[in-house]
Amino acid sequence: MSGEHTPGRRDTVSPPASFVEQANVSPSNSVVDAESHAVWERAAELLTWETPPDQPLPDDDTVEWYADGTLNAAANCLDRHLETRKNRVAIRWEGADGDTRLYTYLDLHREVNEAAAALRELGVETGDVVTCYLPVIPELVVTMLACARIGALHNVVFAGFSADELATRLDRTESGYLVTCDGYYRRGSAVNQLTTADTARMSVDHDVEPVVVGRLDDDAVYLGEEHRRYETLLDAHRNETVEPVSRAATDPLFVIYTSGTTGEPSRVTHTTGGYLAHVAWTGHSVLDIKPDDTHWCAADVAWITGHSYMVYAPLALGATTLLYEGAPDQPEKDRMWQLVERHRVDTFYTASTAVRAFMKWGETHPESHNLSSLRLLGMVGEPIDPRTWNWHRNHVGGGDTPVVDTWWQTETGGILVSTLPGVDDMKPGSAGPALPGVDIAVIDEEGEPVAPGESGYLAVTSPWPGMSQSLAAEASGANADDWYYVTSDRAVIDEDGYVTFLGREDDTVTVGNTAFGPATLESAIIDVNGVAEAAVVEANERGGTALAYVCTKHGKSGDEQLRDRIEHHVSERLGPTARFGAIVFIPELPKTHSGKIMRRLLGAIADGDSYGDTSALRNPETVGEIETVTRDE
Ligand code: 6R9
Repeated sequence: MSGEHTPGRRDTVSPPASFVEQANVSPSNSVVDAESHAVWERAAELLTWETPPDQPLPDDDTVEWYADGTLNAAANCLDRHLETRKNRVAIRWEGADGDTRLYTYLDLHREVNEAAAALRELGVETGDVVTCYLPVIPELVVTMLACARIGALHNVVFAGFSADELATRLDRTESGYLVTCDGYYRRGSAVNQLTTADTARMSVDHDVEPVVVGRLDDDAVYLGEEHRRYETLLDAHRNETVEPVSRAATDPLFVIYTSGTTGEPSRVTHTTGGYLAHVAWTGHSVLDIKPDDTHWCAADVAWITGHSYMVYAPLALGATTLLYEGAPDQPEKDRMWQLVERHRVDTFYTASTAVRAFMKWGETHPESHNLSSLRLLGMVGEPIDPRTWNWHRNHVGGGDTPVVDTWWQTETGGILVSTLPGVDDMKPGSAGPALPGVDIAVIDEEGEPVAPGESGYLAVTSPWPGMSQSLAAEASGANADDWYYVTSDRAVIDEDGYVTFLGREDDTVTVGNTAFGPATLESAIIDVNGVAEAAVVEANERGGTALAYVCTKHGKSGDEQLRDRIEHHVSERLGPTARFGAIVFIPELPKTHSGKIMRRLLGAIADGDSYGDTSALRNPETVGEIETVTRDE
């Protein structure tokens, strides 16, 4: 892994005093320099426990977070807020078709109780897995919390996944219940969801009981006899209450599959106490969510980011969560800013690749709206280059809003690496240090820490509350001093402990004799004026050269001049070995539902290989054009 040209010194930007003054965590907060134990104690204090845990971790080597604590996640997101904020808005929902709905905490509490009673009527018991195959509509959140209330595990499957994908997830989780809908709107047209759901249901070996939300049509006309209507089921339980089931902190809360951007999706199970404490704490300390805020995490609920920061963190903290079902450019490219303005969004969290798309569409869109309500901007999902970081801060954040670049994974449950916006200086392009209470190192192939400035793999070197059940089990079986979790992310750590991510190990591009993280090459390309997005992949069939896919600022095709400027700038920044076999201009990069660039697909197109599973792709319509222009290069 030697020889990589790593990013140089970064400019630092301090958080404005006006932000620090009001921040949930500011420099005077004792947690900032506290021992890990004290930080995770503080995290647990954000929750309401039936039995408060004695300490974060037991004295022996077992890794069981808040082991002797008991609680219910739905009661933490709903019941405990009723006394002081029953009439505050819990969910503001904007549908893809322009519909809007508001749920107060009282409304949400009522519907979750009814749904919990309905699930019980169907036979759902504590520990059963309920699969949800729904777009971003309030019923999805209701079903998740209803499951949590009765101690059932939800298994949310992205609404755009194929019948095969759904069947695999029903099968592997042995899930006997499926909550879906008749259909939904995507980019202005109605999608029939029920037929896909039924196809999946028929192809698994066990019985799956279907519950159907009428999303397109209240009467859901084409329901068969076997389908149970969500609305009818709830009607039969009007105003019923269901006691929240007491759960041990270590009991599972839900299952979720990793995104499968690079490989086979794998199943991850999160715990009730550790997970909820971790996401509530990071929502509070990193995203600075306050009970009176409208927090908008613009993502799909089906992604771990949606679970943690659209549902559990904002609701546990008693804030308003804005849910948006539609596409960011429908009907127009200013849709996001229209929503920020209309709902006076305080904290805005989104995929870094989405921000690059906003930059591509141009600053006139955000600038035509009043975005002064925004207090904090957060990004997640892929490395962010300094140019996009600055664009976001200037054109969306009004020039002085703190920006947090948050690193984490499905397996980690919540954020682990980020600046604390009220405490730390920001370095555009670098995610930041490990959060208080989190220990990390950048290590080499042998597991030895590398020197600052050298690249390696990011490892998390001690347990954290949001860790998945299997990571906790693995850590429990190991000697505490020996255990560490190696992520597949390549990174560089600087003298201040700030981490810059280079991209995933499987996406590494070797040019000449130098292995580059894709982020290093892409960031250099995006630096060039007129470029908005880029993805670099290795093309084995083209003599192992690297192919750069580039989107220009307004989606127009690039010319020879731009090609020359890119080549020139990249070799100037990264040295003469950083050369591309070809620079291919395309209107859009292929991205998954969680906003990740599907580099694996671009590599397959470049090599003429089979594409493998692409049902996680959000914009499959772009593939044909990418094939054509690649062939012509
Ligand atoms: C939350 C989420 C995890 C992978 C992770 C890394 C990439 C996430 C990042 C980032 C650089 C950031 N990633 N945040 N890379 N900077 N701020 O995305 O979970 O879907 O499991 O993906 O995403 O490669 O390993 P998940």
